[in-house]
Amino acid sequence: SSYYEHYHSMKEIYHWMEEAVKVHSDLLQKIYIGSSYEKRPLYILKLSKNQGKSKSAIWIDCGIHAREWISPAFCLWFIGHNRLWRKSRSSHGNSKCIGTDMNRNFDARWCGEGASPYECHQIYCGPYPESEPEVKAVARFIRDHKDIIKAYITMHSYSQLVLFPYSYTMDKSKDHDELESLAKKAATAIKRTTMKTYKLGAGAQTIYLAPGGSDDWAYDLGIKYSFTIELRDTGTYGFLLPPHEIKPTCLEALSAVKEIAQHVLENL
Ligand code: 0X9
Ligand code: ZN
Repeated sequence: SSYYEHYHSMKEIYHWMEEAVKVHSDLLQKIYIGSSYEKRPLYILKLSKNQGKSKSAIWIDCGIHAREWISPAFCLWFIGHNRLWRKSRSSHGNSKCIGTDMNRNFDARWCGEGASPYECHQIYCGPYPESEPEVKAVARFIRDHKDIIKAYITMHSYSQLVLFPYSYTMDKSKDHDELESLAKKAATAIKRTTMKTYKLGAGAQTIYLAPGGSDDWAYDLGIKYSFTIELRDTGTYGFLLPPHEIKPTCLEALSAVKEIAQHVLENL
């Protein structure tokens, strides 16, 4: 569960404030208004689209009573800019829920088992295949260039996996053995590069059934070398991977991509 579903120490909350104003300097301002009896600084966070002139405002405070921990938890929640958003930003009729899972919106056994027809779900498949403009644009480009595109690689996180079709069925694809041996070569290259372990396998057999994904769609379009790479980590930080892991993660991913490219070249 997210940062906002936990209670935090004063020290953590000061740190969170720092980060929040750094990341959202366009929206947030931290203003010092005095200090506590024990000399700890008191800050307000001003949330405003136009930082210039102040218009009307609403004041919210949390934590006037020390033992009421849920109160400061709300203030953090209120400011929290859902860092863990997954879906697109489309609206759906009069549903209050926003977004479609774009990796369930491709035309590959669209909305079968492993996707959801409900707008509010994280794996909502959308009203119809390619309903999302982002998915439609990618699909159209790849369709228009399918004869020259020899490999399709889609980067996700997290879990450290090299996945290949299918994810929409437990059945093996007709290129299963070749894709498996290439995925093994990619994982070996990663190991050589940073010592990290990436597991591999067909999507449905390795993680779960998930139809409507871009890799399966590209594969069925005729792009044989189709992979989903789930980057770092394996759960320590999860989606909140710290910046110092960017470089090693990219280096290992690059070594995997090179391995795939090499194989493509040898099989043109
Ligand atoms: O569920 C997904 O879309 C991917 N995992 S993630 O945690 N990044 O959301 C896995 C995609 C595997 N491929 C397909 N489902 N087609
Ligand atoms: Zn993903």
